[in-house]
Order: sequence, then C-alpha cells, then structure tokens
Amino acid sequence: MSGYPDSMLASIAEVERSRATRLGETFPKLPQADADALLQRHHPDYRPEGKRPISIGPNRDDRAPVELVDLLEARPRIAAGDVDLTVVDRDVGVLILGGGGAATVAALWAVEEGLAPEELLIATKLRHGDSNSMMAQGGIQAAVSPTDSPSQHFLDAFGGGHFTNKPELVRALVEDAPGILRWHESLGVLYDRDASGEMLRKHGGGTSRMRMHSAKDYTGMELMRVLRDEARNIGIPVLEFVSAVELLIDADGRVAGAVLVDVETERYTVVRARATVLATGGFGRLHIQGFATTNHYGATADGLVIAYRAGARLRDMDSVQYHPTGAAYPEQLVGQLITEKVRAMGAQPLNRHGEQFVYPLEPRDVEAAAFIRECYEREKHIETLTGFRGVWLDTPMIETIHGKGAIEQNLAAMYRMFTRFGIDMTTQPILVFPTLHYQNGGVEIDPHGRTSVPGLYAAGEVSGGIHGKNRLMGNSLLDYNVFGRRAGRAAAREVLDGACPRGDLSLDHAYRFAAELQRAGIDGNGVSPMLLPDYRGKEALSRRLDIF
Ligand code: MEZ
Repeated sequence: MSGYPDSMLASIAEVERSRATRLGETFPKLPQADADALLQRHHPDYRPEGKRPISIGPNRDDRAPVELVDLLEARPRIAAGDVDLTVVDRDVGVLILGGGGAATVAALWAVEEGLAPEELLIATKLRHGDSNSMMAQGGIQAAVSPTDSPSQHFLDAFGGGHFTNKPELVRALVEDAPGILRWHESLGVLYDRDASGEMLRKHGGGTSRMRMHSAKDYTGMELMRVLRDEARNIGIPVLEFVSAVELLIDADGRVAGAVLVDVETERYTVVRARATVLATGGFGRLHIQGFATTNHYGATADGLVIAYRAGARLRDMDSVQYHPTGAAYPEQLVGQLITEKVRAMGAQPLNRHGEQFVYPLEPRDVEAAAFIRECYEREKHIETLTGFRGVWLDTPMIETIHGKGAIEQNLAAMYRMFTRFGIDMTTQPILVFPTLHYQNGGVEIDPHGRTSVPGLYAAGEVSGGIHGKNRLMGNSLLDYNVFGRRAGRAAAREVLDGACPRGDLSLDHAYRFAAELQRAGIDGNGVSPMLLPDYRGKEALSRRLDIF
C-alpha cells in the first residue's frame, strides 16, 4: 500500500526510472554569481513587499519582516497601574527567561561560575524543554577532526552568513565548539559513533569539512534530555507556564528583572533580578510571508519585543532562514523539519520528472531559492491533491548508498513519522518545500552575551550577530551552548561582583514606548508580546504553501 495518491505515483515512477543514472552524478555547485542571482530572484528575503521599516526605537528605519514590525509597534500588554511594582514576588540573582537549550546552559554555567542554584530562576512560557532546541534533528558542528580546524569552521560560517556576521562572535562560536562537545560527553550525551568508537561526522550545507555530530535524527532531544536532567539534578528552580511580558528597569537604567504573566490565570508576577538573561528563542510562529514552520508553538518573538522596548539594539532582522526541506506531504506534516542529514546521506532533490536541479548541499538560502524556482518559475513541481507544491527528496538512494537499514538506523524518528501515513521512505521519495526555520538575526550581543542595555544578556536564537544573514546547519545547537555558557557565566560574575538593582523598579520605558507609538500615529497593531499564536481564525485555516 502506498500513502501517495495516483496523481503523485506517476511522477514517482519517473524518479525510479532515473535513479540508476543519477547515482553516479551530482548536480554541480553553483558559482557565486549564479547563487547571488538566484537569491535575488527567488529567496523570500529579497521580496521588498515582505518588509517594512521600523518606525520607532533603536532600529528606526531598518527594514524587517512586516509580521515582526507589527509586533514591535504594538501596544505593551501592561498599562500604567496594572501591576503594583512595589510588591516583589521573587527576588533572585540571575533571572533566565526561556526554557530551551540556551536558558538551561546559561543556568548550568552560572552555577559553575559560583552562583548557588537557588539564586537562579528559569521562567518559561511552556514546560522546561519545550523549545526549538528540543526539536533539532541533524546535529551540531565542531571542528574536532585532524583535517579540520576552528579557522576552517570560521570561514564556512562567515561565508555562509554572507560576511555580515560579527567576526568576534563567530570566533567565539568556533573556538569554543570542541570544548562544548567534550562537556556534553562528560555529562552523558550519546553522540553517534562507528564500530571502533570514533565519533561519526557528516557534511552539512555550506561546510567544507565533515564536522556535523549527531544523535540519529533527534540530536536536539538527546542534548536537552541530558541538559535538563542536569539542571534538575542540581536543583535549579524553574517556573513553568509563565511568560515574560515586560522587562523591569531600575533607577540606573539597568534591566532588573521582569514582569511575568501566568498563561492560564493571567496573574502577574514581579521578579526582581540582579542580572537577566534573555533566552526566549525566535519568531518562527509568526509565519513570515505565509510560510509553514518547523518551530515550536512558543516561538513568537516575545524576547525581541520586550528587549526592543527596553532599548536593546537588534541586528540582521531583515533575514529569515527558510529550511529547504520542510515536509510538503501529507498535509498533517506540512512544514515539519526533514533534516539536512537526509541530503548529507545522499538523497537528491528532484523535480517532477525525476531530474536533479540543484547541488544537494548548497547553503540553506540558496538551496531554498532553487526549490522555490523549480516550483514557481519553472513549474516542474509535484502538486498534492490539496494544491501544495513541492519537489522530491529521493530517500531510497540512502539505502542504495549506505545499505539496507541505513534509514531506520540513522533517521529513526523520520522513518516512523512517515510510516504512520503509509509512506515508506526506504522505497519511495518524500515531498518537500521550504519551511520557516530560524531567525538569523536578533538582539545584538558581544562575545559575553551582553546586549546594548546594562544588566541584560541574550543567548540562543533571540540573539543576533553570530550568523549574519544566513546560519549554517548545526551552528544553532552550537550557538546556544557557546553563548548560553558565556552569558550564564558573565551574568553570574556580575552578580558575584555585587551588581544590585538601585531604587524603584519601573516600567516607564514601556509606557514611554507606547506614548511614542501614539505620537507617531501608529495604532491598531494590537498588543504584544504575542505569547502564543492564534490558529482559530479563517486566515490560519486557509494558510497554504502556494504563497506566490
Ligand atoms: O541546525 C539546524 O538547523 C539543523 C541541524 C537542522 C537539520 O536540518 O537537521
């Protein structure tokens, strides 16, 4: 039995016919000038109508996705008088906002730096671990082999980011990477190894060396399993189902904690903190330009919004990462991540006629643009019964190249996911289309995770500068570890060195922001942060992939 309708089976037959010839051929990598032209014409970032300038605040006049600017220019949730700031519900050393990888790593290293666990508080909107970090599949980059080096990793990441990354952040990323892998191993992370015990390494898009380390296709879950256990074992306090709705500022203009809202009761909690780490993740659930997303439900840009009101500078917000291979069939899986490891193991992207049209491991933005061109300009796509367009990933090639059982062995979660819908990816290809995956930019940080606002640190996807205009595969798991560690240590050090909020806690910055919005005549954008996406409306139900 096949999970595909007859209308798609005809194209699968063409894929099967061309497979033997294609096995020995790989589509050539694009010369840079052609890649640039492809991006200009087909990558969603280059569509001017997808962006508008920000009207107020530190990034005034910078262009960013319309969906994000709407939130940055929305009214704060809290109006004057809503919260009594003289009643402090929790008083902590370091407040960590967010519950994913960056938050957990920051907490662990704050303790390592010398802070007692009970001086910390992780406050998170969903459950501890509900995050993109948990859902990451393909792996983590680190230059640990004798034929690789941090410098080589630097060149790949800097080139992949179109040379717009902050070099000092890329340097920290690549130089800390081998130590991060050693730390993981010491905690008990089970990375894939070969029979002799050597760690397995794979290529990713845009990498010049094999430096991707994975745990099958659930690397993110394996990492979070170990990190979250560690946080629980040492007793780091966690408040779940509370979301930060505004940062608090003290008399010196330093960030001094946050106001949290209970997502069920809507009651506010005032947390005073001597240092605050923002680790709230990205903005995938804004469905920028109508794209489906790989992201978890909490990825609604809350951290960007509250940091921006507090005066933090953002950067590279004009660039969004669309992962080339989101599932496009069956409909229940649309937008779900199909890890790059599938291409790294040999599955070729193909059009309706079973023809290759792009090198399988171009950097993500180039690869995604090529898929969009194939579907919307050349019209050599495959169409599903409900009108979604996509291209094939010829997964049976993996078994031909690596032997029978290679898919179940290396892509266990994905194999199970498709089997549930009657699709056997060991014998039939899978349909894919780009899906919104990552926020390339964010709150600008320095190598210690410091933002432009005193007392506020940022780490993980909410931060900006590390990846420039395009992140390479495997650098996000690395990023949250490197900068979670750096931010956690620096925040703890500030507290240990005596940092303390001075004077009254205040939300005046948010009220001033609201007044400025009014003066600029910006009204009607609702309130932010969003906290959770609303999928009840007609618009959400009719979201489709035929976005062009
Ligand atoms: O870094 C990522 O985004 C990643 C490893 C994704 C994937 O394709 O698995």
